[in-house]
Amino acid sequence: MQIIPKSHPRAKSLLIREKLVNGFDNGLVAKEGLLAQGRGEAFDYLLGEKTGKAAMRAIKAAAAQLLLAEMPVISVNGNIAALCPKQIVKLSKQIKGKIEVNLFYTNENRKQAIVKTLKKNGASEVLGSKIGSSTKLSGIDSARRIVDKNGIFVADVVVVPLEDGDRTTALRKAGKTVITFDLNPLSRTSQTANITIVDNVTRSVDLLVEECKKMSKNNKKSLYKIIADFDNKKNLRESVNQIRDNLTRRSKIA
Ligand code: PTJ
Repeated sequence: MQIIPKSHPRAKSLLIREKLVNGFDNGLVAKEGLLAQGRGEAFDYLLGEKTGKAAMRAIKAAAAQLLLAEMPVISVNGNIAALCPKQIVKLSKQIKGKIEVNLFYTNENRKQAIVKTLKKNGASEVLGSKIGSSTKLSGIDSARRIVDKNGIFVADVVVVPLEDGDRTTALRKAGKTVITFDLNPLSRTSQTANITIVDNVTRSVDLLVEECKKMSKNNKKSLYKIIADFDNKKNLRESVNQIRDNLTRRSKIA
């Protein structure tokens, strides 16, 4: 592990990168996951590396949706297991949701390593790896189609951080509400999900846990209103404008 001095101007970003590299060395992250991180870093840079207003609005809508869900499931891939396993377990406990491992680049050893990491971070049960409990999601050809009969398959709300567009479409077609974290507001996942949190998952998952905690006292009517007032397409346009405004500002001082 590299020592990143706290005084380094880009220490936070470098520490996140280091988590991914460690995750790769420990068998959690796919090689391609390192590339996905690079793409995310570039978008984060353009967004100003902070949780903007649009992201905060999406976090509130996501919290309302998760609190109203009957059976929420959080899907975990290699990058998420490396970046924020503890926070994901916290979120699952806060919303009384299940956790399921679902990989794009499927690999049994990696799956087991991810399950072990989640359990080490407090998860009592992790779906997606038990023999005999899998089934197929239709409308998708990648390994992501293999889902747990007692998890994603029967969920009403699915959280899919750092996802690919195909499964989001398949989940929507299966009648599920999809919440994603994606730093690229233009990605197919971002554009297809019901609620897209355009932010670094390492920042916003804690904020989502906090919002769920705060809103847990709200009545159902007020939660439904938050969702009804939320417009994902409009919100995504705001994130694109956040990038545009940052670039405009920088173009004046560069
Ligand atoms: O572990 P596996 O096999 O399931 O594979 C996981 C990856 C992430 C490799 C796989 O899902 C993949 O290839 O994803 P994509 O298609 O590269 O999409 C990842 C999206 O997440 C991109 O739009 C990135 O900008 C975004 N992203 C990357 N890092 C972060 C992020 N979004 C939020 N927070 C991040 N830290």
